[in-house]
Amino acid sequence: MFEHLKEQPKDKILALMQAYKDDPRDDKIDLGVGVYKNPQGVTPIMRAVKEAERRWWDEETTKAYTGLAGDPAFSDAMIGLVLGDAVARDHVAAVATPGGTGAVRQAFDLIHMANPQARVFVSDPTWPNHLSILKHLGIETVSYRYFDSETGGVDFDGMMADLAGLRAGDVVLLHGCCHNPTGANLTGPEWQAVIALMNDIGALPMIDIAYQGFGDGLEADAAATRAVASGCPEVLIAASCSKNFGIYRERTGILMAVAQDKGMHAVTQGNLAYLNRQNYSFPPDHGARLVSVVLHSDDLRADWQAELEEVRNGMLALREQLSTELRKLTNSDRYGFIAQHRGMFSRLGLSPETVERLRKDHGIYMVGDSRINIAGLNKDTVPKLAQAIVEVGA
Ligand code: PLP
Ligand code: TYF
Repeated sequence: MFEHLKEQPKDKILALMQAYKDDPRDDKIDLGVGVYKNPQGVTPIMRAVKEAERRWWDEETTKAYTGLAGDPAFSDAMIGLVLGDAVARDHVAAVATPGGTGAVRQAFDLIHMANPQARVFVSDPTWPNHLSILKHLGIETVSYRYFDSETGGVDFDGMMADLAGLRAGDVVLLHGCCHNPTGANLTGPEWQAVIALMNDIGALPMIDIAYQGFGDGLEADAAATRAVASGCPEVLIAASCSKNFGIYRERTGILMAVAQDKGMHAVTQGNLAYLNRQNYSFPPDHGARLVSVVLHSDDLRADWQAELEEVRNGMLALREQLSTELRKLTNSDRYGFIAQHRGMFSRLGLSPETVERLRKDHGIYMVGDSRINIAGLNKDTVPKLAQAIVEVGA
Protein backbone atom coordinates (compact mmCIF):
# COMPACT_ATOMS: atom_id res chain seq x y z
CA MET A 1 0.00 0.00 0.00
CA PHE A 2 2.65 2.49 0.99
CA GLU A 3 4.14 2.39 -2.49
CA HIS A 4 1.09 4.35 -3.67
CA LEU A 5 2.00 7.30 -1.48
CA LYS A 6 3.41 10.34 -3.20
CA GLU A 7 6.00 12.64 -1.75
CA GLN A 8 4.35 15.63 -0.06
CA PRO A 9 5.54 19.20 -0.38
CA LYS A 10 7.64 20.32 2.60
CA ASP A 11 6.53 23.06 4.95
CA LYS A 12 8.86 25.85 3.82
CA ILE A 13 8.82 27.67 7.14
CA LEU A 14 9.83 24.55 9.04
CA ALA A 15 12.50 23.71 6.44
CA LEU A 16 13.94 27.20 6.93
CA MET A 17 14.02 26.62 10.68
CA GLN A 18 16.16 23.52 10.09
CA ALA A 19 18.46 25.34 7.65
CA TYR A 20 19.03 28.01 10.30
CA LYS A 21 19.89 25.39 12.92
CA ASP A 22 22.36 23.77 10.53
CA ASP A 23 24.15 27.07 9.74
CA PRO A 24 27.45 27.19 11.70
CA ARG A 25 27.84 31.02 11.57
CA ASP A 26 27.83 32.68 15.00
CA ASP A 27 26.24 35.90 13.85
CA LYS A 28 23.31 34.30 11.98
CA ILE A 29 19.89 35.87 12.54
CA ASP A 30 16.64 33.86 12.60
CA LEU A 31 13.65 35.84 11.31
CA GLY A 32 11.78 32.74 10.14
CA VAL A 33 9.23 30.75 12.09
CA GLY A 34 6.57 32.70 13.99
CA VAL A 35 7.70 32.06 17.53
CA TYR A 36 8.26 34.94 19.97
CA LYS A 37 11.82 35.38 21.18
CA ASN A 38 13.03 37.82 23.81
CA PRO A 39 16.10 40.04 23.17
CA GLN A 40 18.32 37.15 24.31
CA GLY A 41 16.81 34.92 21.64
CA VAL A 42 14.89 32.78 24.15
CA THR A 43 11.21 31.80 23.92
CA PRO A 44 10.37 32.08 27.61
CA ILE A 45 7.60 30.39 29.57
CA MET A 46 5.42 33.29 30.69
CA ARG A 47 5.51 33.94 34.45
CA ALA A 48 1.76 33.46 34.95
CA VAL A 49 1.77 30.25 32.95
CA LYS A 50 4.58 28.81 35.07
CA GLU A 51 2.73 29.76 38.23
CA ALA A 52 -0.54 28.30 36.88
CA GLU A 53 1.35 25.09 36.24
CA ARG A 54 2.52 25.03 39.87
CA ARG A 55 -0.97 25.70 41.19
CA TRP A 56 -2.55 23.14 38.91
CA TRP A 57 0.03 20.55 39.94
CA ASP A 58 -1.19 20.96 43.52
CA GLU A 59 -4.88 20.95 42.63
CA GLU A 60 -5.06 18.28 39.95
CA THR A 61 -6.56 15.05 41.29
CA THR A 62 -7.24 13.03 38.13
CA LYS A 63 -6.16 12.63 34.55
CA ALA A 64 -9.42 10.96 33.48
CA TYR A 65 -10.95 12.17 30.20
CA THR A 66 -12.56 15.59 29.96
CA GLY A 67 -15.63 15.99 27.71
CA LEU A 68 -15.54 15.95 23.90
CA ALA A 69 -15.69 19.74 23.91
CA GLY A 70 -12.89 20.02 26.50
CA ASP A 71 -13.19 21.81 29.81
CA PRO A 72 -16.15 24.25 29.80
CA ALA A 73 -14.25 26.69 32.04
CA PHE A 74 -11.63 27.04 29.28
CA SER A 75 -14.31 27.76 26.67
CA ASP A 76 -15.96 30.34 28.92
CA ALA A 77 -12.65 32.09 29.57
CA MET A 78 -11.66 32.13 25.90
CA ILE A 79 -15.07 33.28 24.70
CA GLY A 80 -14.75 36.14 27.18
CA LEU A 81 -11.21 36.96 26.03
CA VAL A 82 -12.01 36.95 22.31
CA LEU A 83 -15.61 38.14 22.21
CA GLY A 84 -15.96 40.24 25.39
CA ASP A 85 -19.64 41.06 25.65
CA ALA A 86 -20.18 41.37 21.89
CA VAL A 87 -22.52 38.36 21.91
CA ALA A 88 -24.44 36.50 24.61
CA ARG A 89 -22.73 33.34 25.86
CA ASP A 90 -25.67 31.15 24.84
CA HIS A 91 -25.21 32.17 21.21
CA VAL A 92 -21.75 30.66 21.11
CA ALA A 93 -20.95 26.99 20.54
CA ALA A 94 -17.32 26.10 21.28
CA VAL A 95 -14.85 23.22 21.49
CA ALA A 96 -11.25 23.08 22.60
CA THR A 97 -8.90 21.95 19.83
CA PRO A 98 -5.23 20.99 19.47
CA GLY A 99 -3.87 24.47 18.73
CA GLY A 100 -5.32 27.11 16.47
CA THR A 101 -4.51 24.76 13.60
CA GLY A 102 -6.92 22.19 15.04
CA ALA A 103 -9.61 24.86 15.18
CA VAL A 104 -8.93 25.90 11.58
CA ARG A 105 -9.12 22.28 10.47
CA GLN A 106 -12.39 21.63 12.36
CA ALA A 107 -13.89 24.85 10.97
CA PHE A 108 -13.12 23.85 7.39
CA ASP A 109 -14.51 20.36 8.08
CA LEU A 110 -17.70 21.89 9.47
CA ILE A 111 -18.07 24.16 6.46
CA HIS A 112 -17.69 21.20 4.12
CA MET A 113 -20.18 19.14 6.12
CA ALA A 114 -22.78 21.91 6.21
CA ASN A 115 -22.36 23.01 2.62
CA PRO A 116 -20.16 20.98 0.24
CA GLN A 117 -20.65 23.67 -2.41
CA ALA A 118 -19.19 26.41 -0.25
CA ARG A 119 -16.02 28.01 -1.61
CA VAL A 120 -13.56 29.55 0.83
CA PHE A 121 -12.14 32.96 -0.11
CA VAL A 122 -8.63 33.50 1.21
CA SER A 123 -6.40 36.56 1.24
CA ASP A 124 -3.49 36.70 -1.18
CA PRO A 125 -1.24 35.89 0.59
CA THR A 126 -2.38 33.91 3.61
CA TRP A 127 -0.85 31.45 6.08
CA PRO A 128 0.27 28.53 3.86
CA ASN A 129 -1.39 25.95 6.12
CA HIS A 130 -4.80 27.46 5.33
CA LEU A 131 -4.23 26.56 1.70
CA SER A 132 -2.82 23.12 2.36
CA ILE A 133 -5.66 22.08 4.70
CA LEU A 134 -8.29 23.38 2.28
CA LYS A 135 -6.65 21.44 -0.53
CA HIS A 136 -6.43 18.32 1.61
CA LEU A 137 -10.16 18.53 2.31
CA GLY A 138 -10.99 19.14 -1.36
CA ILE A 139 -12.57 22.52 -0.67
CA GLU A 140 -12.54 24.99 -3.54
CA THR A 141 -10.59 28.13 -2.71
CA VAL A 142 -10.68 31.55 -4.32
CA SER A 143 -8.05 34.11 -3.45
CA TYR A 144 -8.86 37.76 -2.98
CA ARG A 145 -6.37 40.59 -3.44
CA TYR A 146 -5.06 41.76 -0.09
CA PHE A 147 -1.47 42.97 0.02
CA ASP A 148 -0.29 45.95 -2.00
CA SER A 149 3.44 45.41 -2.46
CA GLU A 150 3.90 49.01 -3.63
CA THR A 151 2.69 50.56 -0.39
CA GLY A 152 3.15 47.68 2.04
CA GLY A 153 -0.51 48.20 3.02
CA VAL A 154 -3.81 46.56 2.13
CA ASP A 155 -5.13 46.81 -1.43
CA PHE A 156 -8.61 47.46 -0.10
CA ASP A 157 -10.23 48.35 -3.43
CA GLY A 158 -8.86 45.16 -4.96
CA MET A 159 -10.06 43.16 -1.98
CA MET A 160 -13.61 44.52 -2.18
CA ALA A 161 -13.71 44.01 -5.95
CA ASP A 162 -12.71 40.35 -5.52
CA LEU A 163 -15.12 39.77 -2.63
CA ALA A 164 -17.93 41.03 -4.85
CA GLY A 165 -17.51 37.64 -6.60
CA LEU A 166 -18.81 35.83 -3.49
CA ARG A 167 -21.97 33.75 -3.73
CA ALA A 168 -24.46 33.16 -0.93
CA GLY A 169 -23.11 30.38 1.29
CA ASP A 170 -19.44 31.00 0.45
CA VAL A 171 -17.00 31.62 3.28
CA VAL A 172 -14.53 34.50 3.69
CA LEU A 173 -11.46 33.66 5.74
CA LEU A 174 -10.17 36.77 7.53
CA HIS A 175 -7.27 37.22 9.94
CA GLY A 176 -8.72 38.78 13.11
CA CYS A 177 -5.58 40.85 13.68
CA CYS A 178 -1.83 40.82 12.93
CA HIS A 179 -2.14 39.37 9.41
CA ASN A 180 0.22 36.48 8.69
CA PRO A 181 2.38 36.80 6.59
CA THR A 182 2.11 40.50 5.70
CA GLY A 183 1.53 42.44 8.96
CA ALA A 184 -0.91 44.71 7.06
CA ASN A 185 -4.40 45.01 8.54
CA LEU A 186 -7.80 46.53 7.75
CA THR A 187 -8.98 49.69 9.49
CA GLY A 188 -12.23 49.77 11.50
CA PRO A 189 -14.26 51.36 8.67
CA GLU A 190 -12.82 48.83 6.21
CA TRP A 191 -13.97 45.98 8.45
CA GLN A 192 -17.45 47.54 8.49
CA ALA A 193 -17.49 47.63 4.69
CA VAL A 194 -16.47 43.95 4.51
CA ILE A 195 -19.20 43.04 7.03
CA ALA A 196 -21.83 44.91 4.98
CA LEU A 197 -20.71 43.20 1.77
CA MET A 198 -20.76 39.71 3.30
CA ASN A 199 -24.22 40.37 4.74
CA ASP A 200 -25.54 41.72 1.43
CA ILE A 201 -24.42 38.58 -0.36
CA GLY A 202 -25.14 36.10 2.42
CA ALA A 203 -21.53 34.93 2.81
CA LEU A 204 -20.21 33.54 6.09
CA PRO A 205 -17.14 35.03 7.77
CA MET A 206 -14.51 32.79 9.32
CA ILE A 207 -11.95 34.50 11.52
CA ASP A 208 -8.55 33.09 12.34
CA ILE A 209 -7.14 34.92 15.33
CA ALA A 210 -3.73 33.64 16.38
CA TYR A 211 -2.03 36.81 17.69
CA GLN A 212 -4.49 38.58 20.01
CA GLY A 213 -2.41 40.89 22.21
CA PHE A 214 0.55 41.11 19.79
CA GLY A 215 -0.73 44.08 17.78
CA ASP A 216 -2.43 47.01 19.51
CA GLY A 217 -3.41 45.24 22.75
CA LEU A 218 -5.79 42.50 23.86
CA GLU A 219 -8.96 44.56 23.47
CA ALA A 220 -8.00 46.46 20.32
CA ASP A 221 -6.88 43.25 18.61
CA ALA A 222 -10.26 41.64 19.29
CA ALA A 223 -12.29 44.62 18.04
CA ALA A 224 -12.67 43.39 14.45
CA THR A 225 -13.64 39.86 15.53
CA ARG A 226 -16.23 41.34 17.89
CA ALA A 227 -17.60 43.62 15.18
CA VAL A 228 -18.03 40.64 12.85
CA ALA A 229 -19.58 38.49 15.61
CA SER A 230 -22.17 41.11 16.45
CA GLY A 231 -22.67 42.32 12.89
CA CYS A 232 -23.16 39.05 10.97
CA PRO A 233 -25.82 36.37 11.43
CA GLU A 234 -23.21 33.62 11.77
CA VAL A 235 -19.45 33.46 12.19
CA LEU A 236 -16.79 30.81 12.79
CA ILE A 237 -13.80 31.81 14.92
CA ALA A 238 -10.58 29.80 15.25
CA ALA A 239 -8.43 31.15 18.08
CA SER A 240 -4.94 30.06 19.10
CA CYS A 241 -3.35 30.32 22.55
CA SER A 242 0.10 29.37 21.25
CA LYS A 243 1.48 32.89 20.91
CA ASN A 244 -0.26 35.03 23.49
CA PHE A 245 0.24 32.45 26.25
CA GLY A 246 3.55 31.19 24.84
CA ILE A 247 2.37 27.56 25.04
CA TYR A 248 3.12 26.52 21.47
CA ARG A 249 3.88 22.86 22.10
CA GLU A 250 0.94 22.33 24.46
CA ARG A 251 -1.38 22.58 21.42
CA THR A 252 -4.12 24.84 22.73
CA GLY A 253 -6.85 26.45 20.69
CA ILE A 254 -10.60 26.83 20.42
CA LEU A 255 -13.20 26.83 17.69
CA MET A 256 -16.27 29.00 18.24
CA ALA A 257 -19.43 29.11 16.16
CA VAL A 258 -21.55 32.19 16.84
CA ALA A 259 -25.13 32.42 15.63
CA GLN A 260 -27.57 35.26 16.22
CA ASP A 261 -30.28 32.57 16.15
CA LYS A 262 -30.08 30.94 19.57
CA GLY A 263 -32.26 28.01 18.46
CA MET A 264 -29.36 26.63 16.38
CA HIS A 265 -26.94 26.57 19.29
CA ALA A 266 -27.46 22.98 20.52
CA VAL A 267 -27.18 21.44 17.04
CA THR A 268 -24.04 23.44 16.26
CA GLN A 269 -22.49 22.51 19.61
CA GLY A 270 -23.31 18.86 18.90
CA ASN A 271 -21.63 19.05 15.50
CA LEU A 272 -18.46 20.60 16.92
CA ALA A 273 -18.26 17.83 19.53
CA TYR A 274 -18.95 15.28 16.77
CA LEU A 275 -15.98 16.60 14.78
CA ASN A 276 -13.69 16.33 17.79
CA ARG A 277 -14.87 12.72 18.22
CA GLN A 278 -14.19 11.82 14.60
CA ASN A 279 -10.70 13.26 14.64
CA TYR A 280 -9.21 12.56 18.08
CA SER A 281 -12.03 12.13 20.62
CA PHE A 282 -10.94 14.47 23.41
CA PRO A 283 -8.89 17.61 22.87
CA PRO A 284 -5.66 17.98 24.89
CA ASP A 285 -6.29 19.45 28.32
CA HIS A 286 -3.04 20.63 29.86
CA GLY A 287 -2.54 23.86 27.91
CA ALA A 288 -6.25 24.67 28.04
CA ARG A 289 -6.17 24.17 31.80
CA LEU A 290 -3.25 26.57 32.19
CA VAL A 291 -5.08 29.21 30.15
CA SER A 292 -8.17 28.67 32.22
CA VAL A 293 -6.26 28.95 35.53
CA VAL A 294 -4.59 32.17 34.35
CA LEU A 295 -7.77 33.79 33.04
CA HIS A 296 -9.86 32.80 36.07
CA SER A 297 -7.46 34.13 38.73
CA ASP A 298 -7.15 37.88 39.13
CA ASP A 299 -3.47 37.95 40.08
CA LEU A 300 -2.28 35.62 37.33
CA ARG A 301 -4.42 37.32 34.72
CA ALA A 302 -3.02 40.74 35.64
CA ASP A 303 0.55 39.44 35.53
CA TRP A 304 -0.06 37.69 32.19
CA GLN A 305 -1.46 40.88 30.70
CA ALA A 306 1.50 42.87 31.98
CA GLU A 307 4.00 40.45 30.46
CA LEU A 308 2.08 40.31 27.18
CA GLU A 309 2.24 44.11 27.06
CA GLU A 310 6.02 43.98 27.55
CA VAL A 311 6.24 41.53 24.66
CA ARG A 312 4.01 43.65 22.44
CA ASN A 313 5.76 46.92 23.21
CA GLY A 314 9.13 45.29 22.64
CA MET A 315 8.07 44.28 19.12
CA LEU A 316 6.67 47.75 18.43
CA ALA A 317 9.94 49.36 19.50
CA LEU A 318 11.86 47.05 17.13
CA ARG A 319 9.49 48.02 14.29
CA GLU A 320 10.14 51.70 14.95
CA GLN A 321 13.89 51.16 15.15
CA LEU A 322 14.06 49.16 11.91
CA SER A 323 11.89 51.62 10.05
CA THR A 324 13.98 54.56 11.28
CA GLU A 325 17.25 52.81 10.48
CA LEU A 326 16.12 52.05 6.93
CA ARG A 327 14.89 55.61 6.48
CA LYS A 328 18.39 56.86 7.38
CA LEU A 329 20.21 54.40 5.17
CA THR A 330 17.95 54.68 2.11
CA ASN A 331 17.16 58.33 2.57
CA SER A 332 13.56 57.47 1.78
CA ASP A 333 10.31 56.39 3.40
CA ARG A 334 10.19 53.23 1.38
CA TYR A 335 10.17 51.00 4.48
CA GLY A 336 7.89 53.24 6.55
CA PHE A 337 5.24 50.51 6.41
CA ILE A 338 7.25 48.39 8.86
CA ALA A 339 6.23 50.78 11.64
CA GLN A 340 2.59 50.67 10.50
CA HIS A 341 2.39 46.88 10.39
CA ARG A 342 1.21 45.00 13.46
CA GLY A 343 1.97 41.63 15.04
CA MET A 344 5.02 39.44 14.66
CA PHE A 345 5.38 39.74 10.92
CA SER A 346 6.16 42.20 8.15
CA ARG A 347 6.46 41.38 4.50
CA LEU A 348 9.32 43.49 3.21
CA GLY A 349 8.56 43.12 -0.50
CA LEU A 350 12.02 41.76 -1.44
CA SER A 351 12.54 39.38 -4.36
CA PRO A 352 13.25 35.67 -3.70
CA GLU A 353 16.80 36.27 -5.03
CA THR A 354 17.37 39.05 -2.52
CA VAL A 355 16.04 36.86 0.29
CA GLU A 356 18.45 34.15 -0.82
CA ARG A 357 21.40 36.56 -0.85
CA LEU A 358 20.56 37.80 2.63
CA ARG A 359 20.70 34.20 3.80
CA LYS A 360 23.88 33.24 1.92
CA ASP A 361 25.94 36.40 2.33
CA HIS A 362 24.66 37.68 5.67
CA GLY A 363 23.26 34.66 7.54
CA ILE A 364 19.86 36.37 7.76
CA TYR A 365 17.00 33.90 7.54
CA MET A 366 13.57 35.11 6.47
CA VAL A 367 10.74 33.25 4.72
CA GLY A 368 11.05 33.21 0.91
CA ASP A 369 8.25 35.72 0.42
CA SER A 370 10.39 38.17 2.48
CA ARG A 371 8.34 37.80 5.65
CA ILE A 372 10.34 38.66 8.75
CA ASN A 373 9.55 37.76 12.33
CA ILE A 374 10.17 41.03 14.15
CA ALA A 375 10.72 39.17 17.43
CA GLY A 376 13.78 37.50 15.90
CA LEU A 377 15.54 40.89 16.13
CA ASN A 378 16.97 42.84 19.03
CA LYS A 379 18.41 46.35 19.44
CA ASP A 380 21.81 45.20 18.18
CA THR A 381 20.71 43.14 15.19
CA VAL A 382 18.28 45.73 13.77
CA PRO A 383 21.12 47.89 12.34
CA LYS A 384 22.76 44.76 10.90
CA LEU A 385 19.55 43.78 9.10
CA ALA A 386 19.04 47.31 7.79
CA GLN A 387 22.64 47.49 6.58
CA ALA A 388 22.37 44.09 4.87
CA ILE A 389 19.11 45.04 3.13
CA VAL A 390 20.79 48.11 1.72
CA GLU A 391 23.94 46.20 0.77
CA VAL A 392 22.06 43.62 -1.26
CA GLY A 393 20.57 46.53 -3.13
CA ALA A 394 16.95 46.09 -2.06
N1 PLP B 1 -3.39 30.76 12.20
C1 PLP B 1 -2.37 31.54 11.88
C2 PLP B 1 -2.60 32.69 10.97
C3 PLP B 1 -1.12 31.29 12.40
O1 PLP B 1 -0.09 32.07 12.08
C4 PLP B 1 -0.94 30.18 13.26
C5 PLP B 1 0.42 29.85 13.68
O2 PLP B 1 0.97 30.01 14.57
C6 PLP B 1 -2.06 29.41 13.59
C7 PLP B 1 -3.26 29.72 13.03
C8 PLP B 1 -2.07 28.23 14.48
O3 PLP B 1 -1.18 28.11 15.47
P1 PLP B 1 -1.17 26.91 16.48
O4 PLP B 1 -1.77 25.72 15.83
O5 PLP B 1 0.26 26.72 16.81
O6 PLP B 1 -1.97 27.33 17.67
O1 TYF C 1 3.60 31.20 10.30
C1 TYF C 1 4.29 30.82 11.26
O2 TYF C 1 5.51 30.92 11.25
C2 TYF C 1 3.58 30.27 12.50
C3 TYF C 1 4.15 28.99 13.04
O3 TYF C 1 3.41 24.44 9.83
C4 TYF C 1 3.94 27.80 12.17
O4 TYF C 1 2.24 30.21 12.23
C5 TYF C 1 4.68 27.62 11.01
C6 TYF C 1 4.52 26.50 10.22
C7 TYF C 1 3.61 25.52 10.60
C8 TYF C 1 2.87 25.70 11.76
C9 TYF C 1 3.03 26.84 12.54
